Amino acid sequence: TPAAGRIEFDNVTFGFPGAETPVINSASFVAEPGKTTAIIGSTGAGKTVLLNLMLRLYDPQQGSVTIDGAPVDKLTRAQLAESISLVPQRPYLFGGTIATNLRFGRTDASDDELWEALRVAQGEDFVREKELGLDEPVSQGGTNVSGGQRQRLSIARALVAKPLVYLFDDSFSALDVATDARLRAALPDATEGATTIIVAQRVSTITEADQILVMEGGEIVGRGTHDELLTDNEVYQEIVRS
Ligand code: M5T
Ligand code: MG
Repeated sequence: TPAAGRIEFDNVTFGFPGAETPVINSASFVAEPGKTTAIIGSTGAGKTVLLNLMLRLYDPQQGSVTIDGAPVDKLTRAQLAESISLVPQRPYLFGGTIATNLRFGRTDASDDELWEALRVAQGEDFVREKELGLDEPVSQGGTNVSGGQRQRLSIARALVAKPLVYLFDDSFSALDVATDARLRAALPDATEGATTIIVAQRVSTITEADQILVMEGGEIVGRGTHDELLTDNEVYQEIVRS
């Protein structure tokens, strides 16, 4: 069968070297292709570490992480990078131009593809306003673009790469509510068929998700749709109220 991007965590436990308590504790879940899996939970709950385990930034002490049945620790970093695009919580831009930054994951992308990704990522307007457009210089670290613009360019970069799996680590919380809504309305078409995993702060960002995982203290303490969790998960109810 062709690669599809199905991610499975089976009883994964991970702790940083020297730390007494694990940061991820017996986590099991499946993120299916064509579906959106959302992860929500308080700061320090382990959301970023969970995403990092998919990219093998570190390996679990227990359990397994697989993509389409293949253990990620059997894949090379290059193979993983081809399958998975991460929009990190603190996006990074390289010295170059807007275009070279957007083509980071796929150098053969056309200008039309870059503009289309920018349209979805709600970054089209500010790039059109730049004198040189796609060829506008970007300084290393992206210090000459605002935090919100950096985030949109980082989202567009992931879209250009057309991976099997998208990981959005808190990529929408810095956007105002209206922009967040426009972006999420455009995202399903742009990521069709892919496995989408969204770490979010705002419940409004994830109400439409096929599956929501609620994390607390490194554990998945709830899972279900928004409506299901509203009915039966106290931690989720607390997040909704706050
Ligand atoms: C989970 C610790 C962190 C926290 C726990 C990335 C990282 C995390 N931690 C380290 O000790 N070293 C590290 O390099 O692990 O952290 P997280 O996964 O970053 O939490 P989060 O993403 O749910 O939080 P936030 O604030 O992004 O919503 O104890 O200290
Ligand atoms: Mg985080």
